[in-house]
Amino acid sequence: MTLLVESCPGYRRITLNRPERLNALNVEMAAALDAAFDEAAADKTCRALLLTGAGRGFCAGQDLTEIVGASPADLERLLEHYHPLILKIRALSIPVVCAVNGVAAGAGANLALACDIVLAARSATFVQAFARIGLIPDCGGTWFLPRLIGTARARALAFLAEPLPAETAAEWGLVWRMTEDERLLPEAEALAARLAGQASNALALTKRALDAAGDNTLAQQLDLEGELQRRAGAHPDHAEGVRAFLEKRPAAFAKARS
Ligand code: LHQ
Repeated sequence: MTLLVESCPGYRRITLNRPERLNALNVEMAAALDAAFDEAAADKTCRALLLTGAGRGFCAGQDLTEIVGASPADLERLLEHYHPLILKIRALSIPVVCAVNGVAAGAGANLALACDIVLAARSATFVQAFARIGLIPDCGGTWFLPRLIGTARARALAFLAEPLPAETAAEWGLVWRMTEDERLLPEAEALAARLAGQASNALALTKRALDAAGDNTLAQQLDLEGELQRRAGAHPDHAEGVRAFLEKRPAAFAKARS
C-alpha cells in the first residue's frame, strides 16, 4: 500500500509509504491521498490530520522512473493528479500538520509547504530539485516559497536546487519548527491531538481568513474578519470558551465538527 491511514483520537495519521523510493509520488499514491483527504473531510469527528513519510525520507517528489519517455503533455497531465491535492489541503476545514521526517524534494517539498503547520526533523532537508532535471517548481512551489521566505530566498532555492537543512528552514520561517529526529513524531502527534481538542470551527474560520489575506486589501480583510467573527461567535464553542475562562477550568469544545 502506497499510503497508510491510521485513526488516532480526534485525528488521522497519513503516512506516505514507498520507503524504498523515499516515498516518491506516483498516480496511485496521489489517488490514495485524494481519497484520504475526502474521507477525513467527511468524518466530522476527524479534527486534524498528520502527514508524514515512512522510512528515512519524507517524499522525493515525482517518481522519476515513471516519467521516462513522457511527453511534455504527459507531464502537464500528471500534474492534474497532484495539483488538486494542494488545493484540497488548503480547502480542508481542519488543520493539516506535516512531520517532515527526512528529505523533501521536488513536489514532495511543496506538498509539505502546502500544510498548515510544518515540523521538520533535524536531519530533514528541503530541495527544490526541479532545476536539476530541467523543470520548474510545481505543486505550488512558486506560490508558497516567495510568500513564506521572500523572493530573494525563493529564487536562490529554485534556481540552485540545493538542499536546505531543516535548521535553516526553521530560521527562515519556511517551516514552523525543527525538532530532534527522535522527537519529531511524538511532537507532531501531540500537536495534532492538541489541535483536535481545540475549537474546530474557530480553527477552520481562521484558516480561511489567513489564506484569504494574501489577495485582500486591509479593508477587505477587516470585512472578512467581521463576517467570520460573527460565524465564530454564533458557534457554541465561543460561549463555552468564555464560560470556561470565567470558571477557571479547561474548555470542553464540541467533539464533532458541525
Ligand atoms: C527515487 C526518487 C525519485 C524515483 C529517490 N524517483 N526514485 C514533475 C514533472 C511532472 C509532473 C509531476 O511532478 C513533477 C514534480 C517533481 O517532483 S519533479 C522532481 C522529482 N524529484 C527529484 O528530482 C528528486 C530526485 N531524487 C534526489 O535528488 C535524491 O534521491 C534525494 C535528494 C531526494 C535524496 O538523495 P539521497 O538521500 O542520496 O538518496 P538516493 O538518491 O540514494 O535515493 C534512495 C533511493 O530512492 C534510490 O534508489 P536505489 O534503488 O538506488 O536505492 C533512488 O533512486 C530512489 N529515489 N528519489 N524522485
